[in-house]
Amino acid sequence: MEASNPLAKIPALERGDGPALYDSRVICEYLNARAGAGLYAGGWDTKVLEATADGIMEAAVLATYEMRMRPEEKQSPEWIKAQLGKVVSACSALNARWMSHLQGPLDIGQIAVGCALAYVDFRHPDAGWRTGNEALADWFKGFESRPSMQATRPPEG
Ligand SMILES: N[C@@H](CCC(=O)N[C@@H](CS)C(=O)NCC(=O)O)C(=O)O
Repeated sequence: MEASNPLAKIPALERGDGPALYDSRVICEYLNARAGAGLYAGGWDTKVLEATADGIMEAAVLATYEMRMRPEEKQSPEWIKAQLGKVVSACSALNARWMSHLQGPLDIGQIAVGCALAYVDFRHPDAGWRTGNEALADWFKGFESRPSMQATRPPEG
C-alpha cells in the first residue's frame, strides 16, 4: 500500500500512464476526465458540496476508528461525540442550503453525499442525522435505491 500511497490510506489508483493517484477527490476527478462524464459541471458549488460530504465521511471514519481500533479504556466518548456532531451539523447544512443542488442533475457532489450518508448509516446507525433533516432523508432514500448504490453496498460486519 505504501508503494502506491505514502500515507498508507485507501483508495489509491494505480495507472499505466503515471504514478499512482490517491485521495478519493483526486481519483474521482481523474476518472471523470477520462470518461468525459461531466460530473463537475456545477463548478465551485459542486466542489464545495463534495468537500462537505468528504468532511462527513472523514468525521465518521475517525469516530469508527476510535470505537473499533482503540482499546475501550482509551476511547474518548467526548471525542466520538464531537466527530458525530460534525456529521449531524453538516447534514443540517445540507438540508438547509443544498437541497435544490442535490435534486438537480447528477454530479460528483451528489455522489459524494450519497456515499457519505451510506457510510454513516453503515457504521453509525444511531447518529440521528435524519432528525430535523427530512428533505435530505427523503433525497437519500431515492439516491440509495439507485442500482449503483445497491450494487456497491458493503457486506454486513
Ligand atoms: N481524504 C482521503 C481519506 C482516505 C482515508 O482516510 N482512508 C482510510 C480508510 S476509509 C484509510 O485508509 N485509513 C488508514 C489509515 O488512516 O491508516 C480520501 O478521501 O481518499
